[in-house]
Amino acid sequence: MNNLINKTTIAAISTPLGTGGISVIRLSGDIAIDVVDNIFRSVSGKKLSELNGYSALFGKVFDNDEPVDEAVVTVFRAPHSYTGENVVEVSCHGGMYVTNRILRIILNNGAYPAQPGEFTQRAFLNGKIDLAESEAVMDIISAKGKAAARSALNIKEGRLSKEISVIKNMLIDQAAHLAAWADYPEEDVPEVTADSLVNSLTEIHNLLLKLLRSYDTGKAVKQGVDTLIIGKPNVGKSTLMNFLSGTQKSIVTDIPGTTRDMIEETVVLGSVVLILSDTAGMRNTDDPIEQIGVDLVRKRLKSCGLALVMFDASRQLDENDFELLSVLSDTPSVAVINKTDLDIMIDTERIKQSAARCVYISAETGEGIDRLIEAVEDITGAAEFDENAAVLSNERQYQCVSKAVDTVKETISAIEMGITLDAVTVLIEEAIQSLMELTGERASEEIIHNVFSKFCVGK
Ligand SMILES: Nc1nc2c(ncn2[C@@H]2O[C@H](COP(=O)(O)OP(=O)(O)O)[C@@H](O)[C@H]2O)c(=O)[nH]1
Ligand SMILES: [Mg+2]
Repeated sequence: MNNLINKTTIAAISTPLGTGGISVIRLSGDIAIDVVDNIFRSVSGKKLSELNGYSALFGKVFDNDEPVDEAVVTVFRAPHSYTGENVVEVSCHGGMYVTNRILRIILNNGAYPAQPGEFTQRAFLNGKIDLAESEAVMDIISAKGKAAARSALNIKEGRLSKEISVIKNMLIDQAAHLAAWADYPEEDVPEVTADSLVNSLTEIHNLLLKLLRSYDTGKAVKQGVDTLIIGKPNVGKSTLMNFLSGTQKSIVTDIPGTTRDMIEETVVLGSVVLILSDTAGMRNTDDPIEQIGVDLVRKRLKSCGLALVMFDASRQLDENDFELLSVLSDTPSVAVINKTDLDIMIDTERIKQSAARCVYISAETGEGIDRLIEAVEDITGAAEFDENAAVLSNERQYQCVSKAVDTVKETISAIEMGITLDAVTVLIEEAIQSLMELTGERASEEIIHNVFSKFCVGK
């Protein structure tokens, strides 16, 4: 992996490009300190090269002799920096022109533009963090809610990597014991029986399965669940959408059939992130345009992660509602009986028979929304999500653990069928490989490139 280490000094703007209080331009590499010494004059007259790590100077950035902006520059000396290399951060005023110009001056003085994620990639290649921890950096940045952010921080600090390491060491113990027993029969190595091997491997298999399951509950908290609000026209879908998203995006009227296109909004409800779509009212209609909307909803229902199926408490169930009752049993869903501030005319028992969860709300007053949130947390599995636990955060990690699970399972069956212990060792090694791929201890250049190409420039 060392051939991936690049000795150039890189620079990039690390803050979002826009007008703001402060912008930060970050450099990393052998000559980072010299580059900034060339373009920066401190008020005190001190040079960065005279400073210890973790210190800062105030002064001005110059383009040759022309002053460009005031700045605070901070020095981190290798290996005590984010990347493990010399790092300098130039904090200037947050104007787009000034920030871009300072970056250009830095590049003219010997630094190279950083690739997406290159700072974090260097931290990984220099052994500061492993691959799972690197991915958690992106998860912290993209976290939409508290539970997601807390979990990502725990993983950045090694929660998942430690769990993987524990399981990996259990596998290594089995392989080592097998090898010792086979290679040194004259020594006092306890006999390896098929039973004891199967027991240990079953325990490992269960730990891995628990990790796999964490991916699904984590999804609701981290990536968001694709959620449709459905119901016949006028039940209050757009009103609920607006209440949950806190803005007036959907058009609310008492004319049935107002919302024909899908309106989408990401909302955080309790610990769950929902990618919420308001939809066209589901009803049998002769209007061809409205029909297109209704067909689209039916299609989306097949792939969505959750449906909030709404009913109007003030009206009796009709044929359009009856069609929705079947959705309740076919899709992960919550039955939402709306308009409870009015007289209740609807047959609630009939709905409850078809629904795993049923809540009463008034989208207009907000009454009952807490119970709706609880129901959503339950159905999506977010209620089970433990932000302090080791969880898998992305498809790559899921695939690594999935491969390990399959291999361990195969090993157990092979032992039960009586294969040689040599062959068992080979299979155990294979499972270990999959786990090492997850943490990046053994990952190909291609995998590493893939992980970091998803990052933003400057991170
Ligand atoms: N009384 C009452 N009226 C509601 C409630 N929710 C929605 N409405 C009204 O019902 C009508 C239809 O609402 P809308 O959200 O456009 O329904 P949609 O067709 O399902 O999107 C509007 O006049 C809303 O003000 C509620 O909880 N209580
Ligand atoms: Mg609507």
